[in-house]
Amino acid sequence: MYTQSLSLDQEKKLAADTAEEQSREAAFQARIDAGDYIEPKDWMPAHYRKTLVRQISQHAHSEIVGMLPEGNWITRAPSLKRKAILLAKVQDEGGHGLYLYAAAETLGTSRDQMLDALHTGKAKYSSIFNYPTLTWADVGVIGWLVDGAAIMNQVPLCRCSYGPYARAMIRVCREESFHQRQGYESLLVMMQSGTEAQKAMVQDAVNRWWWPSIMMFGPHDSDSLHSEQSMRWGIKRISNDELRQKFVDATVEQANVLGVTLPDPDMKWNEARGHYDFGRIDWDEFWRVVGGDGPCNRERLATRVKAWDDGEWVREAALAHTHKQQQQQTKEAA
Ligand code: BYC
Repeated sequence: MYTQSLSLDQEKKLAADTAEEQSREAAFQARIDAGDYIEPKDWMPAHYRKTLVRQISQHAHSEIVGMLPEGNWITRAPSLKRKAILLAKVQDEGGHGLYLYAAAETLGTSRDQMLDALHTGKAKYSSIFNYPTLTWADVGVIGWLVDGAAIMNQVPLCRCSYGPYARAMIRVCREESFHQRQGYESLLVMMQSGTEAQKAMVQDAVNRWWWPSIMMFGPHDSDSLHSEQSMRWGIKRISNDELRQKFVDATVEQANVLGVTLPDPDMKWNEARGHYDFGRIDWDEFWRVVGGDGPCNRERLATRVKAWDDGEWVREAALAHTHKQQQQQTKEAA
């Protein structure tokens, strides 16, 4: 095997570079431990940057793909009031995607690169959006369970160590809270004054969305690839399992008020733990969906790619307009 030995000078330089890198990393970690926010122009380890781009862009893609399952019901909402609420909610999700792409761009990755990763299937987005919305009750259940799970996961992200992500999450969480409430309220109306068929429709939607909702929090802590490092860096503040447990504990009480049953025969209060125990999650299903083979993965991706292709003339026109404006300004300045 060919090996090349370093000269003494090269060895000294390497040792000095390594020592400098280590002391920068130690200073960086000390800032995080002291609760400082890291800002775009601050020095950061390459892996911290990469982890944030991965997580924030996945989050942004989830918001954008997440517009599709509910968007499917805008034209069929049962009343003008429900239609207006749903339109506002779906538009909010689009806005969340934009704040998050903007936050990720501050890390030096362009929006085109991120969207290309989504459209070519390289980037992930939340598993939950690969399930179909079969009835109107699904819209309420998404608000209640999916946005409810999202809030549980996202409130701690308002304290994420990366400033632009943390600040984006504050507004996202306020809006998610309205989303959760509108979903729960629409289910309450159906359960309290609906027909037997409407009540059965709500129960059926709960049966289909419950397990995918608790999968949203990701693999168990023992199987999570990134949690340990992300917790050390203050990107994640609470672990996947702890958040899932908090969500289950809060949701059981809400299901009782609503009058629906959560489809888990093993769900029961554990006095010793002070939490609800729940059944085994089907991780094979989770990884199948994450890997691209869920009920709607292909349809979701094809819809996003088509929207991107169909929007090409809009991007071209907007860029041409900006270019013309710049030319005009240069002319006026000369
Ligand atoms: N789906 O080491 P782990 C919304 C992946 S939008 C797909 O624990 P991490 C809403 C994970 O990416 C909801 N993939 O990872 C919008 C990793 O793979 P890679 C989106 C998942 O990052 C519209 C691998 O599994 N919310 O709320 O430490 C309407 C190992 O996992 C999932 C966010 O994105 C999943 N469920 O933790 C309504 C919040 N879970 O990347 C609602 C921000 C795990 O190595 N993100 N994976 O290829 C997070 O908090 C974290 O990224 C996660 C995962 C908790 C999701």
